Amino acid sequence: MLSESVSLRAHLVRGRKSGEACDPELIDILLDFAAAAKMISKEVNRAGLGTLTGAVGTTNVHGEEVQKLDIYCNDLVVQVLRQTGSVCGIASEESPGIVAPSEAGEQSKYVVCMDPLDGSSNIDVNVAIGTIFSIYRRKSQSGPAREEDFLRNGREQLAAGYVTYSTSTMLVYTVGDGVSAFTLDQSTGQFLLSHRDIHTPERAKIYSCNEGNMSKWDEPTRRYVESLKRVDGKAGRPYTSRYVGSLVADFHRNLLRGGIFLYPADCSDAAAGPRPKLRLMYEANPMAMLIEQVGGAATDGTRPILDIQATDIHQRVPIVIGCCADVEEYISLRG
Ligand code: AFP
Repeated sequence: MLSESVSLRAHLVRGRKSGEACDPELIDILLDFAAAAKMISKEVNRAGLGTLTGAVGTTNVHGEEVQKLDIYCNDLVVQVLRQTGSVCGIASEESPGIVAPSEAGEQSKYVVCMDPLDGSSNIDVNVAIGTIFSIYRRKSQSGPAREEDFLRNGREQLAAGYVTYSTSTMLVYTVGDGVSAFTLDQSTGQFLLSHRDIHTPERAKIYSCNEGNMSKWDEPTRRYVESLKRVDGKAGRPYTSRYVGSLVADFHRNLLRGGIFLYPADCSDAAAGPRPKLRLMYEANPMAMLIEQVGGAATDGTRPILDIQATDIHQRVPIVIGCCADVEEYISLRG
């Protein structure tokens, strides 16, 4: 932890260099997420007392049960982004189509993709959850964003980040020149710089996956995870298993401590083909941009996540992400 008190706003403004990534309008979007995160953090902290726990009784575009806090967070972030007019369109886990901007937003150069509340199955049991976001420059000239503004590859992201609501609330972001983290000081309501220029280890002894699904994975992935548990001395095995079930929480731990996170496709139905779970645009891509910035890697098993050309805003991908040496070993084991 750093002792100096540098606010997120001051850091963003101070770090402004020439070039698009530091455009003041881009900074405004990051500050919008910070503003929304403060409000979400308040609600999350009193979730057990309030009326925002439990399911709504409907499912989202992915067929998953929607929680009241999912809706609250989605509506809140959308409202903030529309009010400030900082984006010309939003792709959200909670909305089947592109969310239209406010009139002011139609002139914005940017679109965002987001998972407003990641790990929603953990809300009611007081386990860490988060908000994930990714920002692109629009391709179209003006008016509300169109599909072509979103369907890109992850290397075109200008900024990406997440907020984790846990023992503390922390905002982690990159604009393509490193990764820093800001912890919310609840007494002043400011995000203060707590981790500057994060680097992830080259290799670590932590793996994170939902091992209950192992029988559904392809054979190389099963073999890889089994290999992590063997005592063979090479690479310091066996590895420690850590799995929260909120991507933000698992990713954040691995970002700071090192580790490898896997969410492989479900290959149990040969006729249906591999069925991945995590979403490319607002889960895999932002995390892949962050991990590459800290010296790690992210793959779908055959190619870097950031090289995948999106064809659908709700597209799903298998993902293996974390320390470079671990991810490379996974790739080479697939042959
Ligand atoms: P939500 O955004 O719908 O809450 O998704 C959570 C998630 O996609 C990701 O955060 C976790 O890593 C993963 O699901 C956990 O999935 P399992 O419960 O299948 O392990």
